[in-house]
Amino acid sequence: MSSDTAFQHYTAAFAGLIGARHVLTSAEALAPYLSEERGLYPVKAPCVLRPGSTDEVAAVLACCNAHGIAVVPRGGNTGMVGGTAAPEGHVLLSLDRLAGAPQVDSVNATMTVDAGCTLQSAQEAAREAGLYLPLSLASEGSAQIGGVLATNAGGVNVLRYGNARDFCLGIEAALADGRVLSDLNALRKNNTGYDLRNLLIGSEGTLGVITRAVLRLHPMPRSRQTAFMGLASAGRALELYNRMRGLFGDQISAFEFISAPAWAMLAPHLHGRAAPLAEGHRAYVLMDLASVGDDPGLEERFQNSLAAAFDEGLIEDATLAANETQRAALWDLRERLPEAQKHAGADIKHDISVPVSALADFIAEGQAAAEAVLPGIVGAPFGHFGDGNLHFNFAPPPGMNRSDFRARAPEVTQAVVGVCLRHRGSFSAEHGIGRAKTGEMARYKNPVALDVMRAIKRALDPKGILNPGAVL
Ligand code: 2HG
Ligand code: ZN
Repeated sequence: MSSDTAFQHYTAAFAGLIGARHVLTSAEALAPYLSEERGLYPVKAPCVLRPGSTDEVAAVLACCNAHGIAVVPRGGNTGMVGGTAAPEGHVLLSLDRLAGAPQVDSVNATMTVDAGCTLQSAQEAAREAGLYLPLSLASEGSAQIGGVLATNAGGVNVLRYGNARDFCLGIEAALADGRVLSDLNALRKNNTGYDLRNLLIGSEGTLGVITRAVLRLHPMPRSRQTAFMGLASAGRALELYNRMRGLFGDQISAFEFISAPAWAMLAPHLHGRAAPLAEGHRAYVLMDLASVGDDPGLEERFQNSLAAAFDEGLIEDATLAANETQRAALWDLRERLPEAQKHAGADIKHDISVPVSALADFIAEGQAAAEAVLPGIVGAPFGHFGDGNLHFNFAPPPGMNRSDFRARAPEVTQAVVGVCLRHRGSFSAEHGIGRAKTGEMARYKNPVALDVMRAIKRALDPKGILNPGAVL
């Protein structure tokens, strides 16, 4: 949007489509929207549009398409890669008013849910119906279903239940030209042509705007065990994982790794609570087991396995959650890590994955590669060890300020991603591409894959109005 007159013309048109009070233009109304999680990408939208239905989303897109106005769809704004930043002239399309009560079909074990519902409210609706939506992220209180699907979010239970994609049976989405692709399929089997649902999932708002979805639900586990363990190294964590997988297989629903430097960043966030283990360790693992049926023997089997691991030197110490409160307290610590790292300035982030077998080597080599670029840099990896995904984040060497540190990010990232690719890993395992990793996309993604992606983008969004500058 260029001139003031044109801007007024368009806001009046938007007001006609969704109601003037849902077109935000004043500095005060815009303020809560003009930031993004990382604080790295400009959000300068001249207006925020808050449609209240799928049809209104579609009408807004048709209008933007007709006038060549760039639109950035926005869910809970919890993404890590600047995917919901809006450079000058891009309007923000907030889905937060699309938040009707989720509809659960408990016999079909599915839920139809609006894009603007938070992940947490969807989980609660499933629980009230006696079912389980295992998709779980630290930001689930704010992350919205539309954004979770648009970014194919992962979280702590991917190991057993998969990514957001694996939960979604059907979607409804507004396309760039204002048509609605309505495919609220609730079937497990429907083999009818190209999988457009999976094309839109993970497209980060560049191919359409997801407005509603059908999610698959699971039986609520009746028996759970959670342990927090201290270990001598990442190598031991790998051995432990291998051992536990042999013993418990699919009952392992989470196996999270926390390095000592990442753990140290949590200390100021304990707020007087005792640390779960008496001594410090070089590495930590938070592990969950879950059984659908009553499994009275699970606790004993887990205890025995921990005792054996201890005897063999695989773990140095462990605490087993005795009840739901203790379990929640351990998970609360894990979920505070992103915030703790933000406070500690761990601002050069890598969301990589490697084959699980390469994790320990990757951690050592990735740290050495970053050190070679910037001596004294503090590697503080943590993450979803069981599925090979680490948040390989770095804080500055002592005394270095944020802007000097950020200026070194491209070199550090190139070094770390180089190690990751040598291990046949991915430079973006969980958070997507957004605006942060378009450089890596161009450099490392297969050129044929990029060509096909561009062709799909041209077919669905020929004028390039949908989240321009993200992904490709
Ligand atoms: C998590 O696993 C999130 O907690 C955030 O994916 C990761 O802050 C990060 O780097
Ligand atoms: Zn994560």
